[in-house]
Amino acid sequence: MSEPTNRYRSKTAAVRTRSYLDARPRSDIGEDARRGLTATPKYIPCKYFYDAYGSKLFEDICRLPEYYLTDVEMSILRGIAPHIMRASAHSDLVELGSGSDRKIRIMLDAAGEGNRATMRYIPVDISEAAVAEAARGLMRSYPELEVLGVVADFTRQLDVLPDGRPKLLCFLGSTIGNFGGKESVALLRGVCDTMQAGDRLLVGFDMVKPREVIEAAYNDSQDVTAEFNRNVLRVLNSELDADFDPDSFDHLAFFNEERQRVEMHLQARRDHSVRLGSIGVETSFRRGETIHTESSRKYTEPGIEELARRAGLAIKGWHTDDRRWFSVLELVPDHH
Ligand code: SAH
Ligand code: AVI
Repeated sequence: MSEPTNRYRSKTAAVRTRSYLDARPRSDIGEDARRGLTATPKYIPCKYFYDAYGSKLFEDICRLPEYYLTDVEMSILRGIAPHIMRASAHSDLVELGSGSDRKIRIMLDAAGEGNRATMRYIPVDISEAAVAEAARGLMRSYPELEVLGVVADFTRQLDVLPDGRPKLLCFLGSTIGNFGGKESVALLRGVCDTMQAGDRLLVGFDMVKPREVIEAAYNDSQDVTAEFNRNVLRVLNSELDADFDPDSFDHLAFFNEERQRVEMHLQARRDHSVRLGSIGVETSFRRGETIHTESSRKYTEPGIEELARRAGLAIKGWHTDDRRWFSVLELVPDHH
């Protein structure tokens, strides 16, 4: 276990942020890039969007009028938070892929100061900048709250979560939708395996809806999503000493109805090749060739039920909005 990489202190609160990535910093990126960029068609796992700039761009996306997901999920959370947080004293509130502190504030406000003083909030994110910034903001607003920031990859490092207290896990934003069918089952099953009797899991799912609404959310008029998409190339440049020119790629995003997912791709504008210095890979692009950078699954009710069942989770509560655009589920391990 590595030492805390950062400490932020105020008069009354201490926030610890511990990175579990530094022993093997983004240790998969070289292997992932080699595999993805030598495959046909080419792909890159979407977790590599999120360096400090990528996290900032995602925040900008959440403020776009077209990106309905954030507002709709937050309105659902406001409705259910008082009931969810009633029994939160002395528990760990663990947020996977936490990003900014915007959504968890709804839960913390509902918990009340008395409960907060007995709780720990544990944001888990691959983006150190996101964890640090959220932790600092929360410390200012809730000096009574203990915050333990964890910089880790939740697809392979769930074992670093602390044990011993009742847990409410939150996995919001439909981040689950960024994983394929088998991967999302494996991820939720892994989360389920960390849960004891009495622990609860809250998961946000973006639902299938009219194509125009979905496609506008991923093709915004200010091109923030395009900039976010191209950021994966900047991350490869800095992490792997590569020489991608982000401007040589167009942003593509469309709803693949058959597979019920939005796909984001980067499409080469010209024939060219790129060198990834630190892994000794040279890869060539034909004009029009694509790199698949992200899928974002849109769910149906039966699809969610099947995912929960395959992950070994029972549905305890299902909360949605008037238009049924988004769902927040309360899940518990199914011990039958
Ligand atoms: N929960 C927030 C942020 C969603 S964006 C919200 O609902 O608005 C997805 C977040 O998951 C980002 O902050 C990203 O850095 C993080 N993330 C993506 N893949 C990850 C992984 N494998 N391990 C840990 N965090 C990851
Ligand atoms: C984090 N995740 C759920 C976002 C999504 O909608 O799939 C990431 C994103 N990609 C483009 N815009 C936002």
